Amino acid sequence: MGPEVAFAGRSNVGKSTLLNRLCQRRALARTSRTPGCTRGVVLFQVQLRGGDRFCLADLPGYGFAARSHDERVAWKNLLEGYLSTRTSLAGVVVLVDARRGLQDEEFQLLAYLDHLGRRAVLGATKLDKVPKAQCSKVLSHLSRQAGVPVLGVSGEVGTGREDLLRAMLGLIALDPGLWPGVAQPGTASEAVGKSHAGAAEDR
Ligand SMILES: Nc1nc2c(ncn2[C@@H]2O[C@H](COP(=O)(O)OP(=O)(O)OP(=O)(O)O)[C@@H](O)[C@H]2O)c(=O)[nH]1
Ligand SMILES: [Mg+2]
Repeated sequence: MGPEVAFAGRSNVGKSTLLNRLCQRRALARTSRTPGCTRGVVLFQVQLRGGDRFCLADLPGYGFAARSHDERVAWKNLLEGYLSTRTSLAGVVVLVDARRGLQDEEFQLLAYLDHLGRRAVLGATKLDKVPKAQCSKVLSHLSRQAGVPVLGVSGEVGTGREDLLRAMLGLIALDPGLWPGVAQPGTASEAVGKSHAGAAEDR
């Protein structure tokens, strides 16, 4: 399956939309206005022009209040299990809504990834919703908050796609010039192993 880059972030932040934009496919990953659309770890296999393969993992979002306590615990276990044990995971793209900024959950996620020794890139999504004149101010504020560089992106209109691709391929040490390749859905059991296969599906 090759090395993997995962997309993590709050429910509805635009993970699946961005993943479709990166792969230039409209409906590879399922998206929805309703938070909680992606319910498990959903894998997509990408083949670069030179033949190298890697995977993109679309993770379910956190902070979805309408979920029951049991569902939130199951989510936490799934995510922590995935992030801490997935040997092919080369890095994580943490997404935050550019208008919302980093909150407790994002700080916790970044600290957890740091604790695990996982490499992370921070993406500020829905940048198209931020007035143009305010974009650089918003991004530098986010960068100060996070203590790491932030890439402004929009899955809706494609802003920042090239920069994000470069950063992602940097995580797995592949040449960005080989993108785009061919993206296709992987299978749930390949994604998270048999113990999690029941949860690994898109709604
Ligand atoms: N304006 C704007 N809307 C966006 C952008 N990205 C996503 N959206 C919208 O935000 C909603 C949620 O997008 P998803 O991609 O399904 O979000 P997600 O993070 O995968 O959500 P979960 O699977 O629930 O965790 C959809 O209505 C998208 O059309 C963006 O860059 N700009
Ligand atoms: Mg999703």
